[in-house]
Amino acid sequence: MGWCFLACLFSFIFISVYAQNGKANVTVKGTVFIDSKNPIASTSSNFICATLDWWPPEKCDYGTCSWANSSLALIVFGLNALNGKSILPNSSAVGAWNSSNAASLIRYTVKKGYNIYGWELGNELCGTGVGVRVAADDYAVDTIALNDIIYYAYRGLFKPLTIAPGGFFEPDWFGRFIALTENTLDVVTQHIYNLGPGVDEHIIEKIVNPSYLADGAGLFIQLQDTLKRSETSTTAWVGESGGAYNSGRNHQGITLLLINLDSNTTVQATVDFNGTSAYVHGHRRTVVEKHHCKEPAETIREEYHLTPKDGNIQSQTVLLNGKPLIIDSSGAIPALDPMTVPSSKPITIVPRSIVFVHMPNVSLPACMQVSG
Ligand SMILES: *[C@@H]1O[C@H](CO)[C@@H](O)[C@H](O)[C@H]1NC(C)=O
Ligand SMILES: *[C@@H]1O[C@H](CO)[C@@H](O)[C@H](O)[C@H]1NC(C)=O
Ligand SMILES: *[C@@H]1O[C@H](CO)[C@@H](O)[C@H](O)[C@H]1NC(C)=O
Ligand SMILES: *[C@@H]1O[C@H](CO)[C@@H](O)[C@H](O)[C@H]1NC(C)=O
Ligand SMILES: *[C@@H]1O[C@H](CO)[C@@H](O)[C@H](O)[C@H]1NC(C)=O
Ligand SMILES: *[C@@H]1O[C@H](CO)[C@@H](O)[C@H](O)[C@H]1NC(C)=O
Ligand SMILES: CC(=O)N[C@H]1CO[C@H](CO)[C@@H](O)[C@@H]1O
Repeated sequence: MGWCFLACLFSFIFISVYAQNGKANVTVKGTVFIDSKNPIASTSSNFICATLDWWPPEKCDYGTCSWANSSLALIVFGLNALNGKSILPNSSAVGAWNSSNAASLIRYTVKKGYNIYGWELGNELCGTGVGVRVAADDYAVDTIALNDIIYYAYRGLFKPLTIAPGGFFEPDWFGRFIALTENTLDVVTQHIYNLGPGVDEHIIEKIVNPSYLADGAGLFIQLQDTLKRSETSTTAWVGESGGAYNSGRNHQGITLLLINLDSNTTVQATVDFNGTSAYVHGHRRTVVEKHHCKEPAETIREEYHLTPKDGNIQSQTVLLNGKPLIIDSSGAIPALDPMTVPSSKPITIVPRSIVFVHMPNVSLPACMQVSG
């Protein structure tokens, strides 16, 4: 659903290079290859860019209980899916969901004219569950009941999305749930915390190990495949995650995200595309039809280099192009200015850094088509 222009992910090849034995600060050359014709995902125009869990003030982890006040433009409200159910000694929740409380809340928000973007049923109760679990068949019945409540409460108005189950992916559970909620469930939500708990002593080794990020993508692909097989109109979201994800804005051109996890290697990357690419020079559009082509030398690109302060990856301060991203004494957010680099130069990705590269003058077929 929606248009591809908002954010467009295209497949590209990861540069996998390692520092040679014992040598610090090695520089290697690499190529970021973009398949310019085939998008691998698109983001709909209703893109939620921030989520906020709302916990009671007593909810504290590792000595911190910092749930600050906030307001958001698009609100997805999570409903208690266990209301009315009994919890067996083996942690299975059984019995009918008592929806009367949820229904009152939904009707109240309609009456007040509060804008709710979606109603999500439950949190981390799917599969083996976190603490308590609900069987897929029961969850489907409850989700259909919720959808009916929403449908009747918003009759004649814009219907918010029906969202569930907000938990960790298990193929059998999700497969059954998606099949049983066909034409009812708008969004199936998955939580991805493939790095494990933040208190893990090995968290840093995990973060800098690319295979952990690849595992996270694998889980989302499995869910996408489950949806494709079922031919349902339900779409998949990552409802919560502790991994690393990129996103985009309705900018001209394309944006690349490059992450260097190595502590001793600087990568000098060149960007290469195949197929047909259009380079926009001011108002003139040049279409280049070549099998392999580089961006014309005269264009510029914008780079945002994020590095940790003092090279300490546990630092609380991030530098943008060398300047600390901290609010000033009056509480103002610093300017997020890119550095401008001629396109003919390679992209320099220093050790343990994250680089966003915006190429305003490149347009790729993969990012122009409307996706279904
Ligand atoms: C790598 O180079 C930077 C400057 O480019 C220097 O500050 C740092 O100490 C070097 N690191 C090692 C391990 O030699
Ligand atoms: C948070 O909300 C409470 C209650 O609405 C209010 O008293 C408090 O001042 C707020 N704090 C901040 C930092 O906005
Ligand atoms: C939990 O216990 C109930 C009642 O004994 C049983 O029907 C159910 O299958 C059990 N669930 C799991 C997941 O073991
Ligand atoms: C559902 O909960 C409400 C209170 O929230 C209660 O009045 C009602 O009796 C419950 N319904 C059932 C079927 O248990
Ligand atoms: C571009 O490269 C990808 C990956 O190698 C390939 O699958 C695709 O067919 C290529 N497209 C064109 C138009 O050459
Ligand atoms: C590239 O795009 C930028 C921003 O849209 C524009 O200011 C500039 O004139 C374009 N042309 C070149 C050659 O960089
Ligand atoms: C293989 C290698 O050279 N490793 C070094 C990378 O840099 C750190 C310091 O940043 C050294 O401690 C490693 O020995």
